[in-house]
Amino acid sequence: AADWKPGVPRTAYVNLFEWSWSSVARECVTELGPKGYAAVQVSPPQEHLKGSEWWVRYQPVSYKLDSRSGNRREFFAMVQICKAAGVDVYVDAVINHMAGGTTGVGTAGSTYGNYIYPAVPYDRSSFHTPSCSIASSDYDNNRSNVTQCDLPGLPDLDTGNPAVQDRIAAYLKDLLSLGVKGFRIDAAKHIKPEELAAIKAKVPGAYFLTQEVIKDGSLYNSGDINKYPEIGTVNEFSYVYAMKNMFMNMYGFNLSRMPEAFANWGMFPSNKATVFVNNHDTERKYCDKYAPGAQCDSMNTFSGDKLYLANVFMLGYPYGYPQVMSGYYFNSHDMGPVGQPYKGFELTPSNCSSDPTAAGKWDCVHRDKRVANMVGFRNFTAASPLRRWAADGENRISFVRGNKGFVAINNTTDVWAKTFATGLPDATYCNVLTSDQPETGFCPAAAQVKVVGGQATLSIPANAAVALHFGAVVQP
Ligand code: LM2
Ligand code: CA
Repeated sequence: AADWKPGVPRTAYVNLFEWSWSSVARECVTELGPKGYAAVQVSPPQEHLKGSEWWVRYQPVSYKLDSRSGNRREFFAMVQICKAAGVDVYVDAVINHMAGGTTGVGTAGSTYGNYIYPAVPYDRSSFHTPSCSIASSDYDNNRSNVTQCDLPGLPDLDTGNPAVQDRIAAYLKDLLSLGVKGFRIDAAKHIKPEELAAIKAKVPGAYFLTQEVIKDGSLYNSGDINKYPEIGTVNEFSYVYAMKNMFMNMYGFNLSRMPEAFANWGMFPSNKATVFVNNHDTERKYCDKYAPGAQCDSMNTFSGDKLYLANVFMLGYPYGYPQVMSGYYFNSHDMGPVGQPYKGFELTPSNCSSDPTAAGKWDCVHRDKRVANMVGFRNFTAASPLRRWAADGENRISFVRGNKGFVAINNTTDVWAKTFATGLPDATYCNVLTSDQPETGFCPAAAQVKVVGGQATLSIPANAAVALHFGAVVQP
């Protein structure tokens, strides 16, 4: 993406999960562009199974761009509008498998069934046969089943077959021709790295690519784990679990132990990692309930302020390429965007809600100051190394970015009052987590922080944080 401001790059992206193309376009103009987001990852745009659940979009019927989020014309308009706003579009590419079930009609009207998808076209020879189902033990010891058998009920494409590779490459090239700038490869772990590399080789150009690779024994044992980072970046799930364990104080972890995760949890090098606090799978998977306080595979909007604190950490700390997750509140695993069974829904700003029990309303996590203004923080401090990591007890940490930024996070239920060495030049800064300075050119007194002799005396409320940077200095 083009620079946000002169000399200031855009360094974070957002997943607007299940948003319509027209709504994403509007958001690029009003929010994502101005706040400095580099890109938006959108839900799978291809024709899919009909149904109200969110996951129908992970069951492709063809590569026609006609989905619940809108049609090809709307998709193209979105890409152009976002580009003009400085925001790239990344597509969630579902290329490991096709829609399950015997026969049916997709969202673009294409028929399919019994391993035949005429609108692509694919036929039985396009799939791994005879079909088999991935067993849970395969994840530990059978890499070939993981890549060549079916995810439950989803016909597995023979991605080693050159004709299949050509169809997939044609889909990705079509998207690039419309101005798309990157891909998330869905279920990449279920495609052999050499096959993915072959597909990529058939899609020339400079584009961003990240791969969904959840780590497991068979990957390590086969050595395949090291081949994915050669193709592109990789979703770092150890990071997701670190965020959950450290911020939610699970299994004896707490914020002071964060450095252990980076040192010992086998994470990919920073320039190979895409990171998030939650994604659309982890936030709704393995939940003990669907209500505030829920324990799921990762944090989510039921985690309350702690979700936002974890986003402050993610965007402030220099590791990986961060993805903010923004979707809708839900009260069950399968629940899709409300009232939108097939396609054509409109987001209006009033749909955004801060009530996590308002199932079906958009959560708009990416608009919260603690998230949106931290994107600006990351952009302004992009070239500034981590310094002065400090823990004050188990759940209070602070760190400095060069001499450009300072972050303090209070993950406790008590006020944290302390004088910090901020590493910043003396000035009055605006705490960007509570105020929009410098965009508005105004910073309320309560958000102003004076740095004198490099030090700032702060009183940070329970479950809150402070972030200061040189792009948000209060003009005298
Ligand atoms: C992914 N990454 O590897 C996606 O991030 C994840 O969201 C997808 O699963 C999965 N892989 C396949 O693309 C989701 C969802 C599943 C759902 C599938 C397919 O988590 O629950 O499976 O999409 O829509 C559903 C049913 C399942 C059924 C299957 C086939 O839940 O019970 O299996 O459809 O009909 C018989
Ligand atoms: Ca496969």
